[in-house]
Amino acid sequence: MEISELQKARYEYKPKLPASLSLALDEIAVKEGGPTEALSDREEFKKIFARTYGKPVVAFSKGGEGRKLSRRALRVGAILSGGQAPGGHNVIAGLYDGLKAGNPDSALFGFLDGPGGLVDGKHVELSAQAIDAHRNTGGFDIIGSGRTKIETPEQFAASLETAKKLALDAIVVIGGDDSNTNAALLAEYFLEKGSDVKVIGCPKTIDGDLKNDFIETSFGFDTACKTYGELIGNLARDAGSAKKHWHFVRLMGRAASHIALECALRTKPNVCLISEEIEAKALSLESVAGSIVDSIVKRAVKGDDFGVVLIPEGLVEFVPEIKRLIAELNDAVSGDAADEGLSLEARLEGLSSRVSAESMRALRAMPADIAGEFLADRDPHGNVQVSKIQTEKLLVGMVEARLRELKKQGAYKGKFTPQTHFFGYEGRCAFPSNFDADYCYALGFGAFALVAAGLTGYISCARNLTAPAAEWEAGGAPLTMMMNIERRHGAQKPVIKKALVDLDGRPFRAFAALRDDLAVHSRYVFPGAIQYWGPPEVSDDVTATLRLERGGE
Ligand code: FBP
Repeated sequence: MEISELQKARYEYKPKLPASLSLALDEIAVKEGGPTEALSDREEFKKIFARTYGKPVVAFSKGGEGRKLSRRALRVGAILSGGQAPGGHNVIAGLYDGLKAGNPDSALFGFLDGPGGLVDGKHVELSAQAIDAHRNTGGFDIIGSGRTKIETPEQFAASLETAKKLALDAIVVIGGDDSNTNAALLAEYFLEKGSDVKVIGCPKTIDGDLKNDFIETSFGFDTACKTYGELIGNLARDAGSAKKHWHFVRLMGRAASHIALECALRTKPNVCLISEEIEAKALSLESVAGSIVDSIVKRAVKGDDFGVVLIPEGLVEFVPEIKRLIAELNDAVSGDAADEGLSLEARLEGLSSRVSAESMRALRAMPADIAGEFLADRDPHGNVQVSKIQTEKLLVGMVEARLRELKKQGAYKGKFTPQTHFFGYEGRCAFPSNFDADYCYALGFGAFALVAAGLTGYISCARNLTAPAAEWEAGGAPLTMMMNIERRHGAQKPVIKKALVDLDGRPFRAFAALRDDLAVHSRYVFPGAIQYWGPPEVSDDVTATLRLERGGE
């Protein structure tokens, strides 16, 4: 297979490790902190996680008191779970290198296509060649990924069966909040069944919403945002050069607006909507569109009929009237075959007795193709697929309507030519930035160290991430301390708490302080492509979100 020059060169990159993991393995001590607690419902957690609850946070350090890493040959299975995120291959490479450094007879297996591979026993043994062919590259193609949730008693039993058949010592789950919740449940289940198979998690997601005191950022967020930042910067430069387009860019991120916010901090667009703020202020879709119209009108007065608007993909879920519409549609409409072939008008007619008058008004106010998206295919749980709704087009339609009115009133004399974009897949498999390459390798190596220390129900962590990699603090935190009880699909479930954008946090405040000015003036910043070599301030920089959250400017 032909490979690019960059790929060849990246194979040679040696990820930087925290000093505590660069030691000879016999020198590493695993220091334990005090007992930990869940975020809420602690008594309930003590029952659900009777064997894994309350364990201490651990840190790797040089010598002294603490657990030592076992040097016996270990058999470990790895799972890549959920959406791709740059750096996944390096987690696996770090895990592999740790295992082989511990004992050359250790073996790493990869479960194929996500957690389903564990349930169905589909796996490969990962060879040195396979690992070397994926070092520092993007994608999850080494073993594939998937979104199967291990939920039913049969799936748990089948997972244990697979682990027994392969005589595994541990399973490493590389995933987001739901997958790591699954890891915690598996760790508990294995102990309950008398099995000694350990389960360790690693924090993955471009969305950046798996974050807390112990996880400063999830891997992949850095590279994905840098990739989108490059593209948005290019659009902004095109906008300012051609002076004729307004670019409306929807960005992945599910419910959280971290990606949109980070891209705004990197590129300084004219408008960036933040779903969490819209929810907190209970803003209607009309007022959200109105804030974009304000910017367009003000810029038109200066003769600037161009601009850039960033929109988080989860936005519609946070606008009160659309939130209600979605909830009512989830209850009222099956989206099933009976509706197939009917015109939109006929479907709307059929709906009018089943949803509220407000929801009908909201649907009818939308452009026909967008209204159709709300009524289209459902996800496997029968819910509206919010991430598939083209919010950027919905907003463009509303903005156009408002501008027409303003034109009639003589309050707008500009020319509005919109272009819509959706960025998500473009960034999920990019070559990991140096930050993600290093971070992921450290997480993988750390996962090995947690397994070799005999721990289970932990997530591999590295903190102090704005410092050079050598100063990162590697260790592990019990998954239960990141969990609370939430209502999911009608039942109370223990889950890892998602981190949404904190409106009192420094990243949001930094953006909010600029936005009135950005709405009028062109202050675009052009971050350019990710650099893998060069001055460290260019090639090893971190996201603005991480820098600001860690107290930097
Ligand atoms: P996870 O990391 O939570 O799996 O999600 C990443 C993500 O890219 C989201 O931003 C996006 O909404 C979703 O995956 C898209 O999923 P799919 O790949 O199934 O289209």
